[in-house]
Amino acid sequence: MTKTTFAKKLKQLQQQHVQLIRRKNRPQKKGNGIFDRYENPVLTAEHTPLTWRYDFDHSSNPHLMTRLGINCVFNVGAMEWNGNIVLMARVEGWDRKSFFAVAESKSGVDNFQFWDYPMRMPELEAKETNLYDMRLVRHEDGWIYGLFCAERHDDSKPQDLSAAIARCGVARTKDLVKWERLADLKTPALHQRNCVLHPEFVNGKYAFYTRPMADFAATGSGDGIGWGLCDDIANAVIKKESIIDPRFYHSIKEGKNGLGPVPIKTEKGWLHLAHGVRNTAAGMRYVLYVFLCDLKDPSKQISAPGGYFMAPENDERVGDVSNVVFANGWVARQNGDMFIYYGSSDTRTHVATTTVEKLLDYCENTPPDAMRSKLCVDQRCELIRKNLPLL
Ligand code: BGC
Ligand code: BMA
Repeated sequence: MTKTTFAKKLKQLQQQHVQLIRRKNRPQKKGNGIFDRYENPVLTAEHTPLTWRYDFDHSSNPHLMTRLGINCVFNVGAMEWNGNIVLMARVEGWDRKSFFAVAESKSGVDNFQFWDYPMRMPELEAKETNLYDMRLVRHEDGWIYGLFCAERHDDSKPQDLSAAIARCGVARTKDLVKWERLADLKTPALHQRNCVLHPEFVNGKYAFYTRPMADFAATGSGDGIGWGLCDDIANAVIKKESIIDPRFYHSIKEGKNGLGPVPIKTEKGWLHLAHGVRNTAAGMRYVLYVFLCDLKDPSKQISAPGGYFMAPENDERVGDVSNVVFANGWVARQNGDMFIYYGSSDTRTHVATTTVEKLLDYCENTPPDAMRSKLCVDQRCELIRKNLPLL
């Protein structure tokens, strides 16, 4: 490619990129009354800066090739930051390694722009192969914490290339740029993924939501979402975990479940978003569900609406790991507006909006899972009986 063509093509790429970042996003017309989905994803591989992917130097890249491709951007942590919303994205390269990067937007539904550099998380040891799914937590101790999955090969099974250990990595920062890496969370379980730090002290201690599992990923190898307290955040050890949200047979969380983002404090309780997994002939299906916990005792569930809150739909169903919605970030603005960020099929990131008021209504007035077909029909007939005279 001549220098002139190179310059022209590069300019084109840059223009297309700016158009993509500036594209307006609108709520989809058809809603379910609980939340609104949006027309476009908020982050995709194409949203990452061109400087991360291309070599702009004509002498070293005469064909203007992609040098370090990005495969997908999904499962983001989220928080408010100087009035804007920042997402801590899981960015995955063509080499299958994930890393973290911040993207920022004023509106929270469009114009997300990545900061110049991805985050450089200090390593605990060189064996750490993959880092992903960060929960951002503004703790009352004054730090911003990042909890994430730190995955490495399980060297006790040298013949098995897929044998892996999942641990909960812990790091903290004041500016989202410089991170202090703390020791991994220690619990009695071999594997920990989907851990979240409660944003307030509980009885003067740090409180963790955990997800103990005996196997790296197999459904049925853990009992549900756990809870435990610890004294020292720099060397967090939980000696005893209690299960506060168990899995159960023939439900959306039969196979496994795990907490999503940091809970949101409301006048009625702590609002939670979590994922539930069931195994099917077509592989695992991931959906999201919501529940509410007691303000005084955050380990106590006070309402658990039955069924899923959100399931993958249309294009969301297709991607690297199809039939998955997963969320580890949401934001509640001071005025009650809520932004729920969710990854679809381990490929891209979407937003859904609602309000704290709507989610509390959803929690209080959605009947719980009745557990059996017969009782589910009773539940529905009760609704119909109430509705028919109103027609
Ligand atoms: C992947 C995760 C996935 C986990 C369990 C990891 O290797 O990176 O996305 O959740 O395996 O299947
Ligand atoms: C899980 C998560 C996510 C992912 C999901 C589906 O275990 O930790 O990273 O979205 O699997 O692959």
